[in-house]
Amino acid sequence: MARIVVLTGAGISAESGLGTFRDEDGLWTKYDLEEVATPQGFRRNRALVHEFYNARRANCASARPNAAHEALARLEAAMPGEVLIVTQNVDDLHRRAGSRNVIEMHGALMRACCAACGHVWAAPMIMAPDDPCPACGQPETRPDVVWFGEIPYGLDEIGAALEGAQVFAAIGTSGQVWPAAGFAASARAAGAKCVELNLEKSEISGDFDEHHIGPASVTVPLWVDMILSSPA
Ligand code: BV8
Repeated sequence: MARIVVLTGAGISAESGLGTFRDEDGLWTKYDLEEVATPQGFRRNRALVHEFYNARRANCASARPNAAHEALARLEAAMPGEVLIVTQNVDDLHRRAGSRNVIEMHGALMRACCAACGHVWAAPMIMAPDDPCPACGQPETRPDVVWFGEIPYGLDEIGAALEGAQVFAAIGTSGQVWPAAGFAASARAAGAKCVELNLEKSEISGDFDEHHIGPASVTVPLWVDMILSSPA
């Protein structure tokens, strides 16, 4: 059971060059969330949705993990079995930094799935509306990401981890998307110490006992060093 549960959001990948969602020049200021991140939007205009995710997949492939991703991988390596990352992000930067115990609760850009048969495979860099599913052949392929109105992955495992966590940290998230926005309150109610590492106070700052304000590439390595230098 992980003693330290870390929730990450778009802010941890901001310094890797991947846009956030709700900052002033964020993704949701350029694209209408309803059009590109809902099943209804996908039914209305598959080409637009594939174009949106193709662009993000290309961005993600050319991005690199930053010092924050690397520090979390170092923490997991130093405390085997004690650290769980729950990410809202669909980029693969935690895995590329070396983290292994990761729940991608909103899915993954680099995975595709078939809306007809449920088959999941490594996404090609460019997806198009009439691509046939490699398993059933139907033109029902989509990015394996969780859209608004869809149920996130791993909720049971996450709920159990929040119950048993001694420390819950949230890094780079505005706390505006549910159910992730409720994780800090759940962990705190179960007795965890809650730490927020963010560029600025968020909607859920009141749920935390400790705040480290600043860019993740600075605050996360310092926080990890502090944990690794303090007695177990
Ligand atoms: C669901 C994948 C039903 C696709 C995403 C109440 C209860 C339950 C649900 C709801 C509810 N009210 C409304 C809902 C519905 C909805 C919701 O929450 N809507 C919001 C908008 C009100 N939720 C859902 O639909 C979810 N599903 O509820 O199913 C259910 C649930 C449970 C049980 C049974 C049934 C599904 C939500 C998932 C949607 N998919 N992404 C894609 O990525 O394209 S959400 C999207 O937002 C991303 O995943 C993103 O990660 C996520 C959250 O955003 P953040 O990561 O926080 O990013 P943001 O830009 O907002 O903030 C960045 C932060 O970083 C800022 O604070 C900034 O200051 C900071 N920062 C910036 N730079 C740095 C930094 N910090 C540190 N260093 C820096 N350098």
